[in-house]
Amino acid sequence: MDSSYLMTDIDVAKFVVNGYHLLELDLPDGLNEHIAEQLDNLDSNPGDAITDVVPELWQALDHPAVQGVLLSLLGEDYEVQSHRHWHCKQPGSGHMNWHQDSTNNRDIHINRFLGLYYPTDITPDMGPTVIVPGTQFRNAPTDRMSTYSNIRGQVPLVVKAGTMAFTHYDLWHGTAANSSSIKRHMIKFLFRRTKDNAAPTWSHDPEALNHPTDWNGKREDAHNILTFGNPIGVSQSDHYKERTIRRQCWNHLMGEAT
Ligand SMILES: O=C(O)CCC(=O)C(=O)O
Repeated sequence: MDSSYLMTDIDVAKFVVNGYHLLELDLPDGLNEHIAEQLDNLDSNPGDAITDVVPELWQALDHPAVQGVLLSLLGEDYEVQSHRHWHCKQPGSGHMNWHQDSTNNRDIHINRFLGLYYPTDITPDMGPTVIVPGTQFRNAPTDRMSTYSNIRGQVPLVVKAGTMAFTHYDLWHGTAANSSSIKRHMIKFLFRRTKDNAAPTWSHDPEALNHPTDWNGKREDAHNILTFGNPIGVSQSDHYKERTIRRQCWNHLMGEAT
């Protein structure tokens, strides 16, 4: 693995805090278009077999930048799970309510997460996936969460063709309505850790956390991101609780037994 594809301390700290990481993959010319065209012409959803029906998807999964993120966050023996799903959002379809995909348990381990691959540019009217940064450590019953509406700080994944969005498995998300005349495609992949880390597996600087705290919150380093990051401006009380969970999460990634 070319170490330039590994995440940095800042990338990892941001993933821990924000719950997502975006990559624009430089795939071979025409590949995204070819994948999108095949998806456009499917008349039923092959479920987990989507990679058999559209084998070119492996070129996105096997991209070294994707492998770099998986190795960085899940360790050397990570697994690309067999579950995957084609999410085709039809023209004229409505929004999808907020929900979490995992077990909503404020997990301090990053043991599984999603990769969302978009083969076309996604415009705001095409029903983008919408995520709420930093919500991966918050629990809300799904039936209650689904009544929430316009959450402050939400981020529509209005992305370029060939984007892989890695999202924490507990991140709150939904979709906007598709008011365009275009089918919106997204393929969801699931990745898993098989072994706890004994040491960091990203491009780690042992001095990363050894910086004085910047109380002005201006300097961007892992320590300050973990300490002050507050992507949707939650209350002080919630922020303090999340800060503790983040540190535990970072420590687990660093190889500390929990
Ligand atoms: O289609 C999307 O953008 C999101 C799908 C989704 O939220 C889900 O499957 O959990």
